[in-house]
Amino acid sequence: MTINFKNLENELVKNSQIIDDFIEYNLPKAESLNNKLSQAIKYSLIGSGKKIRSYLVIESGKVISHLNNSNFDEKKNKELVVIASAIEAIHTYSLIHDDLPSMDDSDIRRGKKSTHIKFDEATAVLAGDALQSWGFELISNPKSLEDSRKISKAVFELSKAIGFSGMVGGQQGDIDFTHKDLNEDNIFWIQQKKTGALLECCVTLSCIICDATDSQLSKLREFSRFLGLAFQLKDDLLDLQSNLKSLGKPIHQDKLNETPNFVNLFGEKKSTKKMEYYLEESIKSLNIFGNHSKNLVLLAKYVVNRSF
Ligand code: GRG
Repeated sequence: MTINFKNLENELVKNSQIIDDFIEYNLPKAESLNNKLSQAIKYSLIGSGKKIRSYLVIESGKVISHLNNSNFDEKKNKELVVIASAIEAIHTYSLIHDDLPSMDDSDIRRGKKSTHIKFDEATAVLAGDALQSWGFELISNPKSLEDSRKISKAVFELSKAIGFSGMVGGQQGDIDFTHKDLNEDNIFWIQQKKTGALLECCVTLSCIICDATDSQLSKLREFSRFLGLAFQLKDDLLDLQSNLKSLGKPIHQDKLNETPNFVNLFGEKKSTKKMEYYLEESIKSLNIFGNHSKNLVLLAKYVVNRSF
């Protein structure tokens, strides 16, 4: 059965607009000597990318609030937009650094020149650094999030997710991977950290802001872990099946670079089956939320059906 994703796609466009507007308004203004840095940050962050992580933050918050009969009011919405924008800034930092010659050495990202190609390598490194710290600046600003206990928990969870034991650690594993390491456990380890940890953090931070119960937190985290695996598998399959124009980045890179992924280990057919399995498991994790989670179910289906 074909699923109609038109409504979700419209919602994702609306969400991107909200996040872009927030970012545009709140980014620190350029001064005379850091104007180039400001240009590089805006170029990389605003107006491109699917902004799936920010949608996940805001939609998870809505699910929890509606389920617990607590108001999803303007204040809560604003707090989640802050968290969502911080996560998009940090995600963009990771992509800018991932494209650098010393890492993936990729000239194209999001359908345009990578940041180090458009500007230069030093500016790309610094733009990534500044985006990371701006993400923390947003979340820890007591003017945006009033509850200091929630701020401290959110900063703690985000630091764990993107640092040594999370995204950065996973990236190091990816870089140091060699062909002899090609087995399911290693791939699982790398992908859960490199891609999965930040996705999981999206729902964790939402649960902190919206006062989720422990079981709600645990189920949303389970959902995001399966979603992350399905997401990564789709990314790897697109590398094989898509084209530069639709994908906005070079294709057939994973085989060439012997990237540690399921497609290189199991091939296309088995990887597709695995992706479908993870999709089903992600949807099962949402059972306790009933109809409240229908947009998250649709998001999960969209992730494995997307063409870019
Ligand atoms: C450099 C510290 C550091 C980490 C890099 C995220 C990452 C870790 C590397 C990116 C490599 C990669 C292509 C991973 C596949 C999954 C992924 C994160 C894809 C990009 O996310 P999308 O599709 O991108 O949500 P957009 O452009 O839509 O935001």
